Amino acid sequence: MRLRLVLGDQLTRGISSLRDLESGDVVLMAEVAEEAGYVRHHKQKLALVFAAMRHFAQDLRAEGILVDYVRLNAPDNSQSLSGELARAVARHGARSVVVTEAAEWRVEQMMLGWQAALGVAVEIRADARFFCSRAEFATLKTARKTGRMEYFYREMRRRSGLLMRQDQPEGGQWNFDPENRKALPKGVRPPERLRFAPDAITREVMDLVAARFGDNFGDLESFGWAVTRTDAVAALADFIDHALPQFGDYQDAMKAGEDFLYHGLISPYLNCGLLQPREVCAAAEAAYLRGDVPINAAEGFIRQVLGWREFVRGIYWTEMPGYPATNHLGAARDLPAFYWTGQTKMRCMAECIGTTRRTAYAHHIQRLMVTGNFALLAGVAPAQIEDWYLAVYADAYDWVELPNVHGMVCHADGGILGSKPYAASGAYIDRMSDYCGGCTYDVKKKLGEGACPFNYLYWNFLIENEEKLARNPRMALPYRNLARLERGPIMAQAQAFLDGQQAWAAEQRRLDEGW
Ligand code: FAD
Ligand code: DLZ
Ligand code: SF4
Repeated sequence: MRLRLVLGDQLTRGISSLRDLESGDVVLMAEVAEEAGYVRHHKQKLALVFAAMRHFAQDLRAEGILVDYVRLNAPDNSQSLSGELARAVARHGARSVVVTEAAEWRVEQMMLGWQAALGVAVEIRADARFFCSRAEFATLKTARKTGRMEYFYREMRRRSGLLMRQDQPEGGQWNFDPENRKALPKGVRPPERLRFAPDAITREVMDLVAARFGDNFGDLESFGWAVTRTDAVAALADFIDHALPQFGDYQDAMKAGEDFLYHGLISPYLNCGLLQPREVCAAAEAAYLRGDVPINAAEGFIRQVLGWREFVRGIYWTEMPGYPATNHLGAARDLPAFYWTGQTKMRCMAECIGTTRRTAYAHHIQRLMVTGNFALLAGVAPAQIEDWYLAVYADAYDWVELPNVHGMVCHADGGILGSKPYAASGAYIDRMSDYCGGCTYDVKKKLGEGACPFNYLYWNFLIENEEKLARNPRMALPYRNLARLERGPIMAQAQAFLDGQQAWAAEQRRLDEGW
């Protein structure tokens, strides 16, 4: 018999490791502390992965497939993937192991050692769920060589045929992003979104998570994610019918108390395997062709999945393992403690961290332009802010989190992922949200008592990184504006603010480490 190993982010019936199953083959799935603990995941992420794994195993069994499922609390659980695989090979007398390639470098390193360690053949199959394979990306001129997503995306549009009329893009242009930057007008209420009440299996998992990971970040009781393929498909349909039509217009908008706006809420499902990138793009394209959604919505959404998601994966695999060690801007400050508590007078930060705590979710602009922007401006050490993002989101996996945070947010890769840092003052947040209205700070005030910290931290960021950034043509305008300002007071106020945060961060570290 062959042992088929399925990991917690490979919950797809068509996954390559389950191809050509023969009678007598056994599927191994294992909940292990090593995967649950490489970072202190949000409680909802743990509940999602374990509940989805258990439901997936149940569905396989319903098909008559033999599944050997090791629960986290099983008495002999070795608590590592390698350990559980070795035990299962012995238990079943397996002559070989079949597995689909790992999504991330850390687990791939493990996999590459399995054949020698186990003494049986280990076949590692490509993961065919992506539009662009790792090997293909490495050879694409439009990908790594230009370092820009747009040309890669156009090539993927041509190859996939998505939103194409012969060889021309639907709607006459490739990218409708300039139309997708509207703030949410007063009085517009986003639709209620489909959430899912936990069933008995999920409840049992939630009890396990509460008992073993009760101190991890995040609320658990509000859990409403889909944990089965059927429910994930229903969530996708709900998005396409009720939110996609406005997705484009309000893609960058933020509003206090509105956790989801018009976003897809599908990344946790795409990343653990319950949904496939091809089907979500096809569903958006079909809605456009039916005339149910405008082109700026369909194109904007498909670009995220076909363009950005594939592009960051390609960058991850071409740059690993050296990628996380780069630190182009030399950022070295500690992560402020309020990232974990949400206790800050900056309303934008409190709102985005609050959403994150409640739902294990925040949308792209909240991640990039609020919590990410603050970390960039404050010069937080990339590794510390990366750990935060990897921990707090239900969709967080190293292969997608790392390029987004290390490259897009921190500019730590020196421009591989974006030609300039996404640094912005309070004015951007004010334009795209209603946060500033209810904030203790004054977004219009640049300096002095009550001034919005994003304002002086923005100018201070330009000053601190002048040597690295001033020659970048895309930064010419901000540096021209800086030349008109008096630097001393900006630097003094920024320093005082950051020193205050550092003291808190140090105190928090002492508490965490039990000093
Ligand atoms: P929508 O806004 O509806 O977009 C549709 C889909 O497009 C998403 O589900 C996602 O699969 C894809 N997508 C959009 N933008 C990106 C992107 N930049 N990179 C990769 N895929 C993208 N996404 C993750 O899946 N996991 C992460 O750990 C993650 N970390 C991030 C960290 C930072 C600092 C930033 C700025 C972005 C991060 N993203 C991450 C990308 C993006 O924020 C999320 O994919 C998105 O918010 C998920 O919500 P949604 O399904 O409602 O997305
Ligand atoms: C994310 C995760 C968690 C929390 N737990 C498990 C687990 O117990 N068993 C498992 O097989 N997979 C888990 N996963 C997903 C893995 O971390 C994921 O397969 C790797 O990130 C892939 O590189
Ligand atoms: Fe955030 Fe500044 Fe607006 Fe307050 S005033 S919500 S700190 S951008």
